[in-house]
Amino acid sequence: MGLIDRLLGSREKVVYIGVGGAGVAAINDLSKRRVRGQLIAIDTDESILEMLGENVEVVLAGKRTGKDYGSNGDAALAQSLILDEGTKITDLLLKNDADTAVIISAVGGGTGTGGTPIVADLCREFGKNVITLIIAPFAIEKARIKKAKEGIREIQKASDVSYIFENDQMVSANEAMSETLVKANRLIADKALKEMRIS
Ligand SMILES: Nc1nc2c(ncn2[C@@H]2O[C@H](COP(=O)(O)OP(=O)(O)OP(=O)(O)O)[C@@H](O)[C@H]2O)c(=O)[nH]1
Ligand SMILES: [Mg+2]
Repeated sequence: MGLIDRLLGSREKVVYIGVGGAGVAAINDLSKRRVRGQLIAIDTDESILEMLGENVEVVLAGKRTGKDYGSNGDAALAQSLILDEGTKITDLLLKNDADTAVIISAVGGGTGTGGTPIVADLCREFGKNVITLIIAPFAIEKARIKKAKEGIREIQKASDVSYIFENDQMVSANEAMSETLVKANRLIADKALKEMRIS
């Protein structure tokens, strides 16, 4: 057994799950680091899942229809697409006896908002502690704010612990948006790992 395994051996087992575009981006970040634990990415958008490495288990909910990807902001549609893949998700959860699920997603779009409460409920039914890392949209995304607030409430109901990351607070002046998102995704992935170190 290597030093890292000896140091970390007593830790709980964990499954990290990303739901929707932003959540899957954080899982992608985790997948490139030395992470102990199962990595699962769930999205209604095949193009997002295609970027992932082989150490991530993917669940595509729904089919690609022409040019349309994802749920297009429709949380109710995303919810039903993800429910349809419930067996696939439970099969993945059964591959591992993790005590804790760390679920990462953004609210305000469709998939993270509609899908995260379902995924959290499934994890709880498996007896896991559920920690959710919720990304709140930028204030300029006005049309998404109400849906985001409702989403946060639903996700919190299904969580043992949850943390909210405000996208607005992760922006630095004179920075391109793409750079902001990469940094935000790293910060959230760091929190996912740190959470397991202190528990
Ligand atoms: N921190 C961070 N926020 C993101 C990222 N991508 C999108 N967001 C934010 O998250 C919100 C939801 O976007 P997504 O996660 O892409 O949405 P989704 O859950 O995939 O929903 P649909 O695509 O509508 O099905 C957006 O309104 C942005 O505020 C990302 O890579 N990092
Ligand atoms: Mg999406």
